[in-house]
Amino acid sequence: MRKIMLYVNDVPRTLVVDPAANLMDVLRRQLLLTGTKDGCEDGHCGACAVLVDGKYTLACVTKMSKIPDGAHVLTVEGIGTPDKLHPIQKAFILHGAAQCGFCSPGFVVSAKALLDANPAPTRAEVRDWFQKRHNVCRCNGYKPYVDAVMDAARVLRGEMPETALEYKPENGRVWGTNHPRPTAVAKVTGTLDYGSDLGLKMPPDTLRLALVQAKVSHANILSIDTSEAETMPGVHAVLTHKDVKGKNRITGLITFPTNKGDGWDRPILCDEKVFQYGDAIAIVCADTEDHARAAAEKVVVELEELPAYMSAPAAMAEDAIEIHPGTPNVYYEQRIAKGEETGPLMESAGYVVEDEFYLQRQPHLTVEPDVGLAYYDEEGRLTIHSKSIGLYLHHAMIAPGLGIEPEKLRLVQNPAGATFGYKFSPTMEALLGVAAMATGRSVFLRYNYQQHMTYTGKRSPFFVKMKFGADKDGKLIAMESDWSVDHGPYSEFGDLLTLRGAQFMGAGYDIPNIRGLGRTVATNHVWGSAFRAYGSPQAFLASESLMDELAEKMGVDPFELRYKNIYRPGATTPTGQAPEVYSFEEMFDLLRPKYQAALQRAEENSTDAHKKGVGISLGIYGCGLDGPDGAEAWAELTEAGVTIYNSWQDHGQGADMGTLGTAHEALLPLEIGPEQIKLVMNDTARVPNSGPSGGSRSQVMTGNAIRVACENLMEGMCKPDGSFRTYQEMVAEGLPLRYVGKWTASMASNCDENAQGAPFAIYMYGVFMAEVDVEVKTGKTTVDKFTIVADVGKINNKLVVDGQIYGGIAQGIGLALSEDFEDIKKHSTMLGAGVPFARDIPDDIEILYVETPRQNGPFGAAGVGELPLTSPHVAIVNAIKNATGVRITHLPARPEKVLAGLNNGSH
Ligand code: MCN
Ligand code: FES
Repeated sequence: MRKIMLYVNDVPRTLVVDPAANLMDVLRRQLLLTGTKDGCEDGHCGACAVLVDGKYTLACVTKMSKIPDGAHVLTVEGIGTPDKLHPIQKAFILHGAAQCGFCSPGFVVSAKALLDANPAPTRAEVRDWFQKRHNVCRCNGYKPYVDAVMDAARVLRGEMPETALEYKPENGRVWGTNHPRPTAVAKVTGTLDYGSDLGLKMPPDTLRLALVQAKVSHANILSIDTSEAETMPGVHAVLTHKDVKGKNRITGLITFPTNKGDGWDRPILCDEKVFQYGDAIAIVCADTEDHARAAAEKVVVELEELPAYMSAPAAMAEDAIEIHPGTPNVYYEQRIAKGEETGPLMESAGYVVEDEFYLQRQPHLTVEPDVGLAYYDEEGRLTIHSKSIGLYLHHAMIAPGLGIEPEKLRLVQNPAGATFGYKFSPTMEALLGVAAMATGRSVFLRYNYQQHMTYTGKRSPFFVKMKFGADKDGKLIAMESDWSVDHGPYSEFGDLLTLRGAQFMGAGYDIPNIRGLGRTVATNHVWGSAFRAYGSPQAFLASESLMDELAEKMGVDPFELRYKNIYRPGATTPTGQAPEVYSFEEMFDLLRPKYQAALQRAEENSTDAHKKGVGISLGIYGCGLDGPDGAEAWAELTEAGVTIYNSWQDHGQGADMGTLGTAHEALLPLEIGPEQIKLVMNDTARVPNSGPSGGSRSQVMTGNAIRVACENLMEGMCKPDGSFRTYQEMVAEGLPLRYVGKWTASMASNCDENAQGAPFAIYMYGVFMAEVDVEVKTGKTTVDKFTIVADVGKINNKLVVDGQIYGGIAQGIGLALSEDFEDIKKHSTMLGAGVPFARDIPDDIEILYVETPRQNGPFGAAGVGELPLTSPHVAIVNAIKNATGVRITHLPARPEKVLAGLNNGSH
């Protein structure tokens, strides 16, 4: 141990520390300064940044032995507080930079260090600074941070008044403005407690959990011996499947009757088999995390290893054994049949193109790893806090496995350091439940980054074969498709994902005749979970690449070929649905001059060493779960104003702002300010079921439910003369104060066995344009500029929507060029998995909006969350082809792949 005196945020502190401990743990665990966030703990993400004697320091990799006695440590808490914000924090709020906010304290510290050293940086210098200091943001594409630092610098130099960094309300409206989200102040000051922060602040007798996990991908379990682990220091209990009261399975809630599985395929704690690397076999409950992890190492699991099928083709091989005995590895098939048989049409077509594509197992790469806690609440309910973005959904999925009566189970969402969809699956909820039920104690579990990477779901790879037939003018007449989905070992929503292939391959174009077949395949790679734009990046990689291939074959411009085929009145989607709006023509017309200018730029700036190119793609996604999806929300009149209750779970996208903006707009007749609207969200004991925050559904579904609840409230308040009763009058008259709002997309219908139907009431539309630079010597692609035209209906909050688009495009760039989770060892860190840093994302991202009002959206809104990740990657691969002649069909387009194409003349 070492006695050390530090000036922490200028306050002298004497501490006794383990010299081998890292500074992050001392700040967080000993001083409870939880503004310093624990992200990757590997020096890759910058969430833990602090200044030590003015120097930028990653606290997670700095040992206490290296910190001099008397050092000054500055954390985010010392830079500004909620009532005394630093200009950097004000600028972050004004620019909407904090989405999930988990990275924000690290960026505040980093920006402070930069501006201390260089008060007048250029934009390029700000980007370089963040790049070199490894500050990762997965939500906002970095641009809002750069914009904010430039503004803060102006204020600090005295060139702009500090008041210019404060948001000024616009005409008493919240809807359609840049109103900052309610959680923004807490996010930029580090005062928002995420799961891991809450865990540190739990009562001292809380048990800390560690998992015993499989280190192989497929095996029979012969025995589990916990005896030695039980005798290890600090251990309270070691739990196995025998300690699970219920069915010990998480139900995948099979969506379709033709699924050959029953959905009960995912163990909570493995009993007979290991299905994938990382599967949980036992839980150690101990007094400290270190003790729990040490004891977990001592659990002996005897295994009989089985062949591991790490891709769909491997699991489909004739000699492959069944991963779940009794269920074939290909457990679901989805047909699509629209219009006439395509075979004869292909034969008579003027042009036919076909190709094969592979989209990789994209990792979500949230900065915050998975985390949760559980306890019995004051009413004896098992209460589980997690990053769940589907509280009621997960409730149904885990209750039978745990063996608990539904009314005795309560789920709560913690502030989440983003999920991008991986938390559409339950992850550790059931494990926390098992531990709390078996011990009767409060429990806490946090995955380290390696566990987070290997034992949470990923985007499912698709292997796609596709063929287009067009007439001699380039009008598409037929499409054939075949796709295999590698869904990992667990079936949850695998059938739905396979249907997404049918719904979005070829979407955007009027293709009258389609035939295709997709299949869901169980494999032993990591399980497939939702990921933003779910199924559509895979679908569009095929159809938007093939569209360019068709243009090339015909010798026409790919932009104009698309323009010829886009949805116009009379056209239908691949599922035979008439789109709810026809905005593509306007969107393409808006982009055309920019496209022509970009082509000219590329031609002018290409050299022998650097080839420049331009690529186009379009993207579409539905808002909602298939068919007549719906939501419930409540509005309650209080003395202070109105309280809204809902389960609009927040990944970081802005559920708080979405709720506030929608409710304020609906309540305009009451003439109340946004500060009078209180939000109660995301706790099954307190709020109704608004459905999961997936499928970009919440602004539409929950937004409509909020609107209806507010309308019902105002109707209840309305006097015969049309004026409103006050709260006191309502109470005096004994009138109800709380009103329910329910809304259902009754205009939508589920798809039939031929994938025909009207699955979504509302869609989002986008056209993407990438301008790239390919270095001929290395094959390295850089995106110079990205332009998007987006129609997300009427916009609730401009800051949020801009931020959604920046972040989605950044993830599309990662998907195109660097991200993968294939090699379990190499790809299980942020860096190894190819997370994009600041310089990988262009500073020049241009967003153009076409705000076509949606008849069924609240105040005309559609959704936005997933649109920007539907097909930006295809614009990039199309641009690489345009620049170099090399077509990349298997992502990511890493430099070596592009270089190989350049060298072997595959272009
Ligand atoms: N919005 C708006 N105006 C519109 C449409 C939407 O202001 N016309 C706002 C909404 O109020 C909301 C946000 O945009 O704050 C997204 O709304 P919506 O598209 O309805 O999506 P959800 O709220 O259902 O959020 C889920 C969606 C999905 S499915 C994933 S995955 C996702 C995403 O949003 N994951 C995210 N965005 C994310 N953003 C962050 N930072 N982190 C994630 O994990
Ligand atoms: Fe940066 Fe979420 S706001 S990681």
